[in-house]
Amino acid sequence: MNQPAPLPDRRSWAEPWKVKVVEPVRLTTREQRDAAIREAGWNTFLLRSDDVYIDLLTDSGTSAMSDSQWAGMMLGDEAYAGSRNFYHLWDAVREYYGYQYIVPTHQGRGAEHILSRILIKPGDVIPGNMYFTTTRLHQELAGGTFVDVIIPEAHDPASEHPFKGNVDLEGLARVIAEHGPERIPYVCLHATVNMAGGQPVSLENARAVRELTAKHGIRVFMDATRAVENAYFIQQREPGQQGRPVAAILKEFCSLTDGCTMSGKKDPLVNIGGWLAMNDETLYEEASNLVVVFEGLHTYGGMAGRDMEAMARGIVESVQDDHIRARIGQVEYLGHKLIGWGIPVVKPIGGHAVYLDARAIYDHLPQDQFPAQMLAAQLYLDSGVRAMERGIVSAGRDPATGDHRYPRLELVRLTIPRRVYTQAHMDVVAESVAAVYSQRANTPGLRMVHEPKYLRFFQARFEPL
Ligand code: PLI
Repeated sequence: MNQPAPLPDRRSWAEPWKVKVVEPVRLTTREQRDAAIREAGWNTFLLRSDDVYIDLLTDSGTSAMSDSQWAGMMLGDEAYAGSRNFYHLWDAVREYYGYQYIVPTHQGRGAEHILSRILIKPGDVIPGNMYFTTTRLHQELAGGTFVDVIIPEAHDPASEHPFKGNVDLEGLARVIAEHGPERIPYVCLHATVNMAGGQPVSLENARAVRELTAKHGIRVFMDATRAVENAYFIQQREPGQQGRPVAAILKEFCSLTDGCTMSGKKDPLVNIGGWLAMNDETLYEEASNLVVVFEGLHTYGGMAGRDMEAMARGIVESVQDDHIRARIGQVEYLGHKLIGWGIPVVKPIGGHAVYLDARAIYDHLPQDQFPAQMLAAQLYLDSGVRAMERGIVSAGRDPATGDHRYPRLELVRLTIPRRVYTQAHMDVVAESVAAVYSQRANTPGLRMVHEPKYLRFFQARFEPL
């Protein structure tokens, strides 16, 4: 007779919400997916979402809103000027991020555009802890040059450094000495670092960056898109921070910076929106003037009143410890499952996504045959799971030489939307990754047959070799 299983020696946790509304998703056949990926030029960005089963393309704008946020949508004040929802948003940013002034924008890149235009002059240099695609492009379009000052561990998928997003302080000091502080309008501090695998920056490192830049009168602007996730990692990993509320850590982190750009489509749990924040009143005046040219009046910046209300409420929800623990806990659940099966992923598991190491998985493919692009396509073919390339295609070309940039990291990002998928979905994803991994030998590479000028990863087309 079978013996009963031993009683559990640990307790499970579950998400601090239950499902009220469901959205059907479509299961497709292998033949349908085969046709869809060809039609999409082997680029998962060009698939129709109707052809996708589990959509892990991005965590951007894909969150499920709460009943309180949806209720807030009905309280939209759609006045052209001075909408009450704008003031709710401003209050939420002041309370939880601590910045004095905010300029709303339609999404994060709108804020990057405004910031780059007001601070960067041609010939300037902007040090940052790894590039992000839209951030670097706006810096370049304003005449600046991005310089990577992230610690070397960030470029090694296997390094288990707990704060792989940290700035290399000696590297930053060298950049300041080489170019002079007058050529450096600000340091761009991403928290967490998307392109490194969703890796955090420690409070200690942010303090040291503050100290070093203050000596030279250089500003620090944070990319706060996933700063709540960063604060959670500080709470979990940084000595002395355990037991502090994530909200308190977030506010302290922000206090070490002069302002931030924000894509509201990530941490703040909304489908659209963003903002630029700062403490300097003169800078605010310039930004709130420029925003009317490109985004909309300084009290809506491209957002509807209802969207600002949903974001104000989303900010409050996003900093609750039980929310953020469950959010990152789900990402870690998927990541640890893959690690357990020996599948190469970026370690430690990041805040918003699990990153497959395509260079290690397709070690027979040179980088200019786009291994990560192919791996994302194979995953889609196997199961209808949609992921995203984060490697040579995303890195684009060097504007000076016109050559491909060859990043050390050649990754596929399995990005988990907030409050959308269940543990069973994560199991389906993990099993599909395992299936694709087991068939890795002899997978061909790709060649690019259409290459757009800007942010090519969004619209490039490929063919198998
Ligand atoms: O997509 P936007 O314009 O709201 O935000 C741009 C943006 C800025 N910074 C960072 C770190 C991002 O991750 C970011 C957008 N990320 C996307 C779309 C993503 O899929 O990761």
